[in-house]
Amino acid sequence: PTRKRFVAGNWKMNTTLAEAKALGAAVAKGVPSDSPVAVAVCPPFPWLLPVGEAIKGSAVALGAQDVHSEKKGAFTGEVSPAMLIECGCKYVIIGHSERRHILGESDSAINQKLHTALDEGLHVILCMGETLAERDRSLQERVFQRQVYAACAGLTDEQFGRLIIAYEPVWAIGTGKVATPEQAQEAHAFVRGKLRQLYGEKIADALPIIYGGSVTPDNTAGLMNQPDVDGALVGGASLKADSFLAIVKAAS
Ligand code: G2H
Repeated sequence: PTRKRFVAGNWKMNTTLAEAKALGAAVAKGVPSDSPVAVAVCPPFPWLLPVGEAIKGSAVALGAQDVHSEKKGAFTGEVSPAMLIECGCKYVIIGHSERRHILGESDSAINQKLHTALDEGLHVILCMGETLAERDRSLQERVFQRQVYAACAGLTDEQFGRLIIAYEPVWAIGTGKVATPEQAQEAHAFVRGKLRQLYGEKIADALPIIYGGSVTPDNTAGLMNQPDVDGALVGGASLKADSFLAIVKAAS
């Protein structure tokens, strides 16, 4: 199967407006128009328009870090998929572990968000992964199974074509403790196997599964050498253009 590599920068709640614009511009400049890797940056909501402006005309796409599960209405503080699209977003991250664990997002809430975002035309980066306590008790496969099953319930084949899964072991996020290439491969292969079992060969083979959790320029190539690792979701190392571009290059 030929899956295009994908590298996305998740800026989380970082950057000033000036830093965000400069970072977007530097990333846009550094990614060649014929890049074999699809690249996206995901700034905080208020920086979407200015960063969109900074990357305009480049090979870099815009993504948001979250979205609401309803199309519109009385949901104070929330942002709809249509708003993200109007801001120029192609992608949205859904179910990041920080939202699952700090903000209490459930599997069923994540499934609703996926449906609304995909119905409205976005591409979704769905995050999943086990905690340290779960890995210590060898529960990770049970966790992936539950997360895949719950998040993807009811999606159409066309919608699967706009889905990317990010495997992010919670113990590797922002901790500097990256999963080994073998650990990542094992998890990705399990998730792909579940997708195959639930939704068939075609969907499972085409769906990119990217790795997230303390990705750096130094550990990218080892991860990307694994057959089921199709790219990276980068947090800390995406906040400097040099390191993010080095990761994009190492993934090429
Ligand atoms: C995991 C990752 C980006 P970091 O959250 O989603 O962050 O690379 O800082 O571990």
